[in-house]
Amino acid sequence: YNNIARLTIANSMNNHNSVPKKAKLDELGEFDKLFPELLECLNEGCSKEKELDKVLSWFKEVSEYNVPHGKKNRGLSVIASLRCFKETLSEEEEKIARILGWCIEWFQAFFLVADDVMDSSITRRGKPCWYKKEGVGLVALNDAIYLECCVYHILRKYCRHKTYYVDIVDLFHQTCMQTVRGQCLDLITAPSGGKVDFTDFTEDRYNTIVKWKTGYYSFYLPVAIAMYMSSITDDDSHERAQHILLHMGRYFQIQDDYLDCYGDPEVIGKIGTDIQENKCSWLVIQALKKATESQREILENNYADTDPSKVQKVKDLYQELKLKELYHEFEEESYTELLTLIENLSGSMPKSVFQGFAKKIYKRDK
Ligand code: GPP
Ligand code: MG
Ligand code: MG
Ligand code: MG
Repeated sequence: YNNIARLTIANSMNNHNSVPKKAKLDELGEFDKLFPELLECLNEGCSKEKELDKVLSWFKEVSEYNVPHGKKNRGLSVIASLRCFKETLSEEEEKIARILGWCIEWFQAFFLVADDVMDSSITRRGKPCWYKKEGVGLVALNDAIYLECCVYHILRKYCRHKTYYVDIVDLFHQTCMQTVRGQCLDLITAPSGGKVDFTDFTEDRYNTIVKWKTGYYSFYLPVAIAMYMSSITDDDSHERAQHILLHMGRYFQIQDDYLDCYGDPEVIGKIGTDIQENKCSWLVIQALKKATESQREILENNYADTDPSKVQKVKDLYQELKLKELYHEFEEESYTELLTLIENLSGSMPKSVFQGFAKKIYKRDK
């Protein structure tokens, strides 16, 4: 992605040398170009039934609203990883890699539509959460299931005859199981009803939640798809990749938790709800580790409440405990640790796969 950014900058600043006049669309442009075709293919199989027209236009809007407006890091990672594994890609391989990237974007939309209901969130990607839209409400549950169905519909249409089809279908199924397990632990560690009990808010619990709810689908999945496309199917390579990528996933979710409290909603496109929702967030774990008896009491009396003055008290305590500073220290240390892990664990895989991914998320602000 950095190369693309450089190409784009070079392109806009330098019209005369080095960059060919008709430069190829950057990777994001190529990726985005495929969306309409995929949207179209989702209607296949029922276009002759007049009574279903309403369904088709409803679902079209579900996909348009929820799928193509994110950072697309996960989706773009498939082709970026594949380029590291294979020296040359045919146009067909490029197209399939992008389509599989889009499958992750649909998969992610399925999770996010459902997650926003469960987290009582208000906005996502700078717009109201889908379930918050007039006329949607709990229909969003069916829409989330639909978004998941899209993954398998697209996969079937474009990859049914590929040798890696079963591996990738199986991978999506496994990844879904992993993610719902993590989501379950996230939710039951954060019971609603106002009772605050921090006994389960441990570093171990935190690590387990984030590994399962975020790590597998956000980090291992895109790289694993590229591995299967490159016929890398041995357990050793997959275990190595998974180990590195789950470490990255933890780092990423800690950033997400930090941004929930300190990110600019204009930039991150969502309004944080972790304090109100009683979430076992990285910030509260650190606060509990540092807090004195009386500070812990402040947390117990103010966490998990939508009252803005109580939320503010929690944020004031975070400031008193210097959690922002602690986070920035963590960010530095963890990045170095990640690079070491990549050095030591990549085995026969190109380190660039992991390094590229790490660079993309380091010090992100959205
Ligand atoms: C992110 O947690 C986790 C997910 C989006 C996985 C959801 C899984 C399901 C099976 C529905 P988060 O709530 O911190 O994300 P965000 O901050 O983006 O709401
Ligand atoms: Mg959540
Ligand atoms: Mg959420
Ligand atoms: Mg979050």
